[in-house]
Parts: sequence; C-alpha cells; structure tokens
Amino acid sequence: MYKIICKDGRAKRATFTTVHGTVETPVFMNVGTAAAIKGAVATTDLKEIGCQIELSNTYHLHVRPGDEVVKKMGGLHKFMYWDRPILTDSGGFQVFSLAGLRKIKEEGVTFNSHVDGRKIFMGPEESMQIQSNLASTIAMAFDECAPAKAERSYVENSVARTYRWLERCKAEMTRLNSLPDTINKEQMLFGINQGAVYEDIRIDHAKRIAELDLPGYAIGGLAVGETAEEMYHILDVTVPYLPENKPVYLMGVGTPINILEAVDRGVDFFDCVYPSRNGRHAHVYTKHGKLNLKNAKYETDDRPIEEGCGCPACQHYSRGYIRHLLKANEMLGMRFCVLHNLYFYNNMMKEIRQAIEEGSYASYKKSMIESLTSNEV
Ligand code: PRF
Ligand code: ZN
Repeated sequence: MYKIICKDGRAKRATFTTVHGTVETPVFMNVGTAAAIKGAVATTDLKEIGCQIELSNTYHLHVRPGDEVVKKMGGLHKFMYWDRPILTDSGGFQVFSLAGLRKIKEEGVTFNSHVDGRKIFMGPEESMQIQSNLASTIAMAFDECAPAKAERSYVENSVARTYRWLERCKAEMTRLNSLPDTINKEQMLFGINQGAVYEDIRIDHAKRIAELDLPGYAIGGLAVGETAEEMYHILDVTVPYLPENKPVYLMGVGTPINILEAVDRGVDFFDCVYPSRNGRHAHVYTKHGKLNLKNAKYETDDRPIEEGCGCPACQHYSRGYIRHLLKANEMLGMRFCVLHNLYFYNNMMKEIRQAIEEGSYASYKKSMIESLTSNEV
C-alpha cells in the first residue's frame, strides 16, 4: 500500500508497505542482478549502507541457477538471506540488451542464453511464472524496451503489444497467486510505460495502463540513448497520467543528477548499476564530484574517500590505503569502493526525503547539483 506523507512541488515523500516491510520513498534499489551485489557485497552488508530494497533479474536467475532451483531453496529471500522487499525485473529489457537473440512475436521472445547459447522462449506468462518461483515482493511486467531512435511506426506496434502483454501478465499473476504452492501469494505486479520519445504514445499508453489498477507503475524505455533533456521532458508529460496514489518507478536511472531531476517530476523508485559498476572501476562518488582512486595524487592521502561519510570504508580507511589495495588488485579495494558508492546513493535518497519533508526540495536540489558539478575533489 502506497501512502503519500507530503509533497513539495511535484516531489513526493511516501511509504510503500509490502509483505516484506515498508519502504520509505523516494528510494534507490540496490542492484543484485544474479542475486548478488557485484563487488563482493553480501546482503548482511546492505543494512549497514542503508539499503531498503534490492533488485534482481528474472532473465539471469532463470538462466542460472534456474528459478526452479531458487523455488526449491525457498524463494529469493531465503536463498540470498534478505528479509526486506525484493523487486525482480521481468527479463524483457535484459533479453533485448544482453541475449543473442531474438525473435519477437505476439506470444513472446525467443533468444539465446548468454551463458551457454541455448535457445530460450519467454513471454508474459513465462516471465510471471519465473518471478512467482523467485517469490519476489514486486514483479515487473514483461515489456519491450524499444530503442530510443526507433521509428514512430515501430514504437506504435511495440507499445500496443506491450499493452496486450500487460493484460496477460496481470491475468497470469492473479492465477499464480491463487495456487497452493506459490511461495508469495501477495506478489505485486507493476506495469511499465513505454513509447520511446513520442509524447502522445507515452501519454496514451500511460492512460490505458492506469486503468488496469495495478499496485505501481514504472517508466521504461528511458536512459537508452536519448538526451537527459528528452528524458526529463518525457517525465514531465507522462507522470501526470499515471495514478497519483501509486508509486512511480523510473527504470535503470541513473546519475545522482538524473535522480534529483526525476524526484522533482514525481518519481519514487530508482535503480541503477552505476554505483556498483563505477565502484568496481575505482570511481567513487562524493558530494563534490567523482574521483578516480587509482590516481597517483591519492598515494599518500590519509583522508577518507569523503569527509563525514558514514560508510564502512570511510569510517576507518584512507584514500591512500584503498588506492594501494586497488593497485595491488586486492578484492577488498573494489569492495570498499562499492560499499562507499552504494552508501552515497542511499544517503542521498535519505537527504532527498528529508528535504521534501522540510519543504526545501528545490533549494536542496539546486545546491546538490552545484556541489556535484563543482569538481573540487
Ligand atoms: N524495461 C524493463 N526493464 C528496464 C528497462 C525497460 O524499459 C530499462 C530502461 N531504462 C531498464 N530496465 N523491463
Ligand atoms: Zn564512504
């Protein structure tokens, strides 16, 4: 259940209550694609870095170890030792971006596994069945993410099919939730808005999916090659057509600035691989810009990555020590960078929630963006 606590402009401060606990929004979901946060971060670390909700992928877990295996192990929560909410992405996007593919038909998509090349078919029903086996808190609809530069006629057909797929997802989820051996019978389905950068297609699709009265809605098909301005414009025109009393999730976004801008346009949920991916490459976030810890200038720098940061790395370890670990290819160096970056994202969300509560979101956003782009690191 979604409950708005207060609004500041279009920014919303809300809570989202699930069978696995309550999430305070706006929130960043920490990405554990294959039931693992890349960078040797355990689920027991997640609570220390302020993570409220984790995200995993249907496609990856179906390919390996197999959703039947996860079901036999008691579902994803038990499998990865995580008792807070988990959102699973449907496989749609990963199939289009990863798998050697791929024939799209009305029934679904045929593609080759990125692990062993074997041919796999996935449609709306299969995606729901896999997500039901994984027993996530929130399942995502099976959609097609059309390329940002796709022709209008292609996008029209694609979005029409994605709508029909959503109706099939909803029917299948209802059926699965009523089966006796389903692990999470309260599994929720979020719909996904598509339409590339075509305003009218986006709006029409948003209106139609809103009528299905789902517990939440995502905006997909953004951050796939269009400009940031185009993305913000699509949010400006689309979010007003999604139900106000439901959470809005912007899929796969983004940089700290993207998040600040999207919150200002009414978005509640985010996920992105940037903090973990950048951390694995020694790029760490600070309020004064990103720094590359492999840089020689940090060799004897005895300051933490960021002064005042409460993450497990900054509490005890210096830039110079972490730089040494990274240069020596010690896994611990990478782990510290990922922990710091995830803490940075989760902490920014906490500040965002606080600013909305105080009615000072506009000034928080402005000073944060100025600071992030100052490059004083
Ligand atoms: N659809 C799904 N997952 C996604 C996307 C999408 O469009 C995106 C696009 N940014 C990221 N993840 N199902
Ligand atoms: Zn830190």
